[in-house]
Amino acid sequence: MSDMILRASLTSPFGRKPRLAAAVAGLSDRVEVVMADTFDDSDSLRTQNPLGKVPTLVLADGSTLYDSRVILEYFDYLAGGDRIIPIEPAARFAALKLQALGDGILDAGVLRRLETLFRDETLRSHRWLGYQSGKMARALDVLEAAPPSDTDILVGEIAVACGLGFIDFRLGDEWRAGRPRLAGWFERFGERCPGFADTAPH
Ligand SMILES: N[C@@H](CCC(=O)N[C@@H](CS)C(=O)NCC(=O)O)C(=O)O
Repeated sequence: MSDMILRASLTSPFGRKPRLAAAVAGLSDRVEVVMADTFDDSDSLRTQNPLGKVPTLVLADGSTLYDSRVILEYFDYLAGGDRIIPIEPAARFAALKLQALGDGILDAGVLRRLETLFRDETLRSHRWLGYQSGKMARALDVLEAAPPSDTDILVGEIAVACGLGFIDFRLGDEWRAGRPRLAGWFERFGERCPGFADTAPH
C-alpha cells in the first residue's frame, strides 16, 4: 500500500527522476503519483512546496520533501542505503556530480523551453537561448567523452537519462549527431532501467 504521495506531472523531467528512482529502489508500491498543475493557484502543491515546483513528496505524516535530489536521497535511505547513492566516497561523489550534470542539462533545457513558451518570437532573446544551449552542448560533449555506466543505475544515470529524454520530448535537438557513444548508452539505459517506458513523458 502506498504511504507517500509524489506530486509530479506526466511531462516533468525533474518529476521523472523520483518516479524512476522509486522503480529502481523497489519503492514504486509505496509511492502514489498525484498530478500537479504548477500554474494553478489553487493546487495544493503551493502549500506543500512554497516554490510551487514538482517533484514534491508528501510523507505519511503530512510533511513534505523537495526537491528531486532530496527525494532521491530519501528513497535511497528508505531502500536501506547504498542503492542509488553509493556509500563509498569516490563512487558517491562521482554519482552526485553526474546527477548535478544531468540536472544542469535539465535546468538549461527548462529555461530554453520557458523562453519559447512564455515569450512571443519578437521578445525572445536568442542570446539567452544560445547561452543555455552552450551549457547543454558542453555537458553532452563531456558525457560523450565519458558515458555513464552501462551496469549501474544510480542518481547520476537517472538524472542524465531524464535530461536526454527531456531534450527529445520538448526541444527536439539533434543531440545524437556526433555523439554515438552517448546515444548508444541512452538506448541501452532505456532497455534496462525499470520504469523507463512507463515514465516516458507524454
Ligand atoms: N531543482 C528542482 C527543479 C524542479 C523544477 O524546475 N521543476 C519544474 C518542472 S520540470 C517546475 O516545477 N516548474 C514550475 C515552476 O518553476 O513554477 C528539482 O530538482 O526538483
